[in-house]
Parts: sequence; structure tokens; C-alpha cells
Amino acid sequence: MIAHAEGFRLLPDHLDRTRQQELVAMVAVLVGEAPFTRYVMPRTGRPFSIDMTNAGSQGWIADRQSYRYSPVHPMTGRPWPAIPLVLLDLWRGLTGYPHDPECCLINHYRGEGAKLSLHRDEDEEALDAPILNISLGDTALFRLGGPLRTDPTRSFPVASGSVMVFAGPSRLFYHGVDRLRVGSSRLLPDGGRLNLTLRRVTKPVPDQRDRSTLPGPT
Ligand code: MD3
Ligand code: FE
Repeated sequence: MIAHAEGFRLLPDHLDRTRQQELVAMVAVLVGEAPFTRYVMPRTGRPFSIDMTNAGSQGWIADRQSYRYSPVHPMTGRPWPAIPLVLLDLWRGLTGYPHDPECCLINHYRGEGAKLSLHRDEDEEALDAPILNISLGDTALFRLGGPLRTDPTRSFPVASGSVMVFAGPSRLFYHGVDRLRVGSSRLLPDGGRLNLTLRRVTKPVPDQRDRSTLPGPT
């Protein structure tokens, strides 16, 4: 495990090959319910170079209007499938955050042109919650910067089975995927890379236990 002071953890080989294969099969089921979509970017209408879909009560979507969360798939109009328990277990075990994630964004990278430009994840209300990220398939050349777009960046490979956690300050760091090492993995039947990103979207309402520790009316 590689841990950084800014709250960023990289866990290479966190998932063994069998677990990776299970997750790929699980994604195939989710995609059967919520097909991959090629979003366009707000204003410009330029398409992304990766396909996306979601699981969870809130799915991340993009169109000419905005980036935002939606409870339904933009094409089918149906609610997104639930986040599978194996992913919730991973979140509970690795983040220590006392509430479950609401969004599992599934990114599919394929081919030489697939990338994700440097950006920050800032469409969520719960910016204090960590982000957990799982890589499956081809190795990605990942780029991580700092809180400002102009901060220096470092680039490093992220291989299949890696899990990354972004907590604390790193939650709001600029990041992106420069490109894939196409053909570096044979995990996916048709090649490419799947990335699962778990996020808390809404601010949690204090549960009964939280509430009992707060000062009440006297
Ligand atoms: C660093 N996905 O979906 S995941 C995204 O590999 C996204 O598909 C990339 O960035 C991918 O938004 C990178 C790693 C990641 C996710 C969230 C972060 C890195 C992050 C939040 C803060 C800092
Ligand atoms: Fe991101």
C-alpha cells in the first residue's frame, strides 16, 4: 500500500484475479440493466472518449446543459441498478466513512484515444466523503495533481486489481487518465479498461445514533 499525507492511498493488487473476474461479470449484469452511454460535454457538445453508466440511487450524467446527478438513466428513464453488496463491503472496509456511497460510476475505456482530461470531482454535495476507485483490465496512465489546476502533476501506471482511495485534501485534487496501455491485460473479453468510482453524493442526514450524541431541546 502506498499512502500519501494528502489522504491518497494506492493499493496495487488489492483484488486478486478471481475477484477481478467476478467484478467484470457483475459489471456485465449491471450494463444489461443500464446500458453504456457516450455523454457529451456541457456547452461544447463534444463527446467524451469513454462510455459511462452507473449503479446506485444517484447516477452521474452529462449533457449539453450540465454535469449532474440523476436518479434515472438518461436514455431508458429507469432507475439505475443498485450498487452490488461486494462494492459496498469494499467501501465500508476501506474508507471508514460512516455512510454508504450513492453512486458507482462505471467508465469504459477502449482503444488508443480513450482518455479523461484533467478535472476535479466537484458535482457532489458530500465533499467530505472519500472517493473509492477500482481498476479492471488494461493498465491506465493516471495523472494526479493538486487542489489547483496549475499545481504540478505526477503520472503513474494503475494496473488491473488496483484500488485507490481519495480522502482528506486529495478528494479535491485534479486528476485524469492520459491514456491506456492497450493490450496490457486480458481480463476483459474485448480488451480495454473498466473503472468503478464509488462516491457519496448527498450530505448524509444524521442517523439515530448521530442524533443521540447531539445536544437536544431542553
Ligand atoms: C483523484 N475517473 O470518473 S479514477 C472519474 O480512471 C475519474 O476512470 C478516472 O476521474 C478513471 O471522475 C480516474 C480515479 C479518481 C477518481 C476520483 C478522484 C481519482 C481522483 C477524486 C479526487 C482525486
Ligand atoms: Fe474524476
